[in-house]
Amino acid sequence: MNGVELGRQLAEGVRSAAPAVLNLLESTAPADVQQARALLRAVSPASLGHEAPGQIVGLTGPPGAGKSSLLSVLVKHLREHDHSVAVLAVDPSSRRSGGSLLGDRARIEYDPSDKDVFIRSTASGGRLGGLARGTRSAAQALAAAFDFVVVETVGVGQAEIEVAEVADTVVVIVQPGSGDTLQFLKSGIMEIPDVLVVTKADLGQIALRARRDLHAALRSLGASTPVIAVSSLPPPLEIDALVTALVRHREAQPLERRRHEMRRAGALTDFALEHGERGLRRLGGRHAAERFLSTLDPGMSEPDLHDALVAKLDQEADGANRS
Ligand SMILES: Nc1nc2c(ncn2[C@@H]2O[C@H](COP(=O)(O)OP(=O)(O)OP(=O)(O)O)[C@@H](O)[C@H]2O)c(=O)[nH]1
Ligand SMILES: [Mg+2]
Repeated sequence: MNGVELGRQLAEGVRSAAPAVLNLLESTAPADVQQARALLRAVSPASLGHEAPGQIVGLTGPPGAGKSSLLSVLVKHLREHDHSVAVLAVDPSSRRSGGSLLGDRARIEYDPSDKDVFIRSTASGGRLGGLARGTRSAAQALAAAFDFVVVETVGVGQAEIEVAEVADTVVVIVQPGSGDTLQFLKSGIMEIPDVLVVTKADLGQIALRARRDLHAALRSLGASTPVIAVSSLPPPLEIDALVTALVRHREAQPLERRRHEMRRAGALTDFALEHGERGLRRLGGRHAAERFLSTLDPGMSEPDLHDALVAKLDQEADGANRS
């Protein structure tokens, strides 16, 4: 599979390339890994001349909170407003609790013949402390061609930290009556999300109370995070308010800076996973590695930034051997 060609197609907005792009990015065959790098280079800001324009939204929440149901109505809403959308649903390989055990798990509904919607579920594949590299790469690549790229993960606490690695906008969704999120927020265990969604607003008072309590907790923490109560049952409620909040958040922040930071952090995370603390020390420590990355072209793709770190490590090793 030719990575450059697939990247060129995404850059031109050929969304039907998405399945092939995902297959390539998820492949571990050595030849594919090389082509995947070429693909990511072709959709990097250095090649495009600008950041990939799509908005990458991270959506996370505990099992059974209503994520899939919400995504179904969100996808429908976006399509009705002529926005293209890709969803990357990250399924944890092992589930310990929640919705699926109750056997009432919803699927994301969409029209499979609509080429402006792309939905892919991937197993989380066990990378410690983060999203699988394939998911991060896929979100970055698809943002070149889709107006919205939603990365869905399950959990609360760690999950929204993971999704923040790739998302422009982090949305945490909770269902009414779950005090966990409130406690996590108050105790600082949970990062403050960009948008908070309370699902199942059709349940009435209990949803309104959850919204009010979360709103109050966020204000007391000095955060102005919007809290939106939605319903995904027909007729859906407040989906337009959610989309407005997403767009406002995107408009309020400098996209370039956030994306540079994400690519650097991703490259450094992968480097640290491969070369360990020892590798980092040989670069002079994490801060020195970060400083080095900040001297490079901010439009470089994440794998190219990673390779630059490896090249630097080799240089240091050469230097050490000679002296
Ligand atoms: N009353 C009501 N029920 C809802 C709503 N949204 C989802 N549900 C129900 O809540 C249950 C879980 O919904 P899902 O959309 O599967 O939740 P999920 O977060 O994707 O769950 P997992 O995939 O297991 O993590 C299902 O029985 C849904 O029908 C809603 O807006 N109102
Ligand atoms: Mg689900």
